[in-house]
Amino acid sequence: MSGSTLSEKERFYQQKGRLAEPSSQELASFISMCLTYEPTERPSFRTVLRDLTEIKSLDISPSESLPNTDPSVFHKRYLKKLRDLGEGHFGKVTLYQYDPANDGTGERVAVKALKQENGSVPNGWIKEIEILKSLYHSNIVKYKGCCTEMGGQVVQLIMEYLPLGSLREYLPKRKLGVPQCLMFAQQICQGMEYLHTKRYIHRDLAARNVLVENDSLVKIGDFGLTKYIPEGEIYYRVREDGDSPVFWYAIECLKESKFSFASDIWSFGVTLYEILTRCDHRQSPPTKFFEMMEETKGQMTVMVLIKLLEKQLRLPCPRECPHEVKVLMDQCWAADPAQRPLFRSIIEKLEAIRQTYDWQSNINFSLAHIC
Ligand code: ACK
Repeated sequence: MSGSTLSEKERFYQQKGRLAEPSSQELASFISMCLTYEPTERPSFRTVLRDLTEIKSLDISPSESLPNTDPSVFHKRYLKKLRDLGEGHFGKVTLYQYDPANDGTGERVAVKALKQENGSVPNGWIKEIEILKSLYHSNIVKYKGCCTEMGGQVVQLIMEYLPLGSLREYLPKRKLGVPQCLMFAQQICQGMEYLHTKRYIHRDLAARNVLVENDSLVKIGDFGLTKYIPEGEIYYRVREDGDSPVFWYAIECLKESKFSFASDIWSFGVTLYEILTRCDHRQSPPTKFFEMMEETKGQMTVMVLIKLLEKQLRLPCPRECPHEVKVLMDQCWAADPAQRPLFRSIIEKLEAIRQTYDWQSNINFSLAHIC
């Protein structure tokens, strides 16, 4: 399994896969006895010692049989559609049940299928799969495998399914307190810090691309625009523009199409703003920027947005947002990319703010009870 990624290995064990077995029956059953998935069924060292002594006296040749099937290959015939989840870059996301046993016990998976326009597979799609495959972090959605078409083309990307959908769906429905908002923001930073250590820039960090596993865990869930920054370089220049999420973009992305680790920090600032407004669409970044643009109708949105940002205009402070968090957002939106903080220092700042917040609410709670 040395060639497998961590997520493939995890999947192998989740499916109770069995490692390659030696051809000797005695040795194979001895090993499988030790490798049983049920801890209580494993032998004691006394039994191991006895069996090993017996096996040692046998003449065993070191040949191996092949391991069983590749856990990252999903067969189309076992995928049962449950419902559509939505659209992502390159593809549609659908909830399926993967049920090889055909008894309704199969796991639920999110499947991203390529929108094939002219039968060809775009380069970015294969890259998205390769990138997700190489990532393994608790705040990044897990790659499970691929499903290929008859011709061998990879058309479906299989990911773990996160039942609560994106932050944009989740936040408006819940009454989330500030500490929990900050905890989610911190987890996004942790996933992003990991991505940056692998020299990838995300280029589309936004609440719509953060998925919710449960009330205390979020994961970055879409890597359709992610790019690799080679060692020694600091930015990536975009050639194809498409429908770019301009209101999440740093000023240098809008002016020069320059994307860097620091432009991801800007987008994180916008994501933090979205989290603190609980993704209320009346306060969304496009709504707020359009309000600021009111008098300049008729001009190109991007040009007006650049002018606004050059005048140092930024998104407003969300209601009930701690002052230190607004300061942090403004630091993420520094015009000079070199002045923006790194994810490591944002994590530390968020942790400190969260702790003082918890401490203050404990004091308020105690005071309320004393009174
Ligand atoms: O906001 P949503 O419900 O969460 O709608 C979008 C849509 O698909 C397009 O990205 C949802 N989605 C994407 N990946 C997953 C996943 N792994 N688990 C659950 N929902 C997902 C996303």
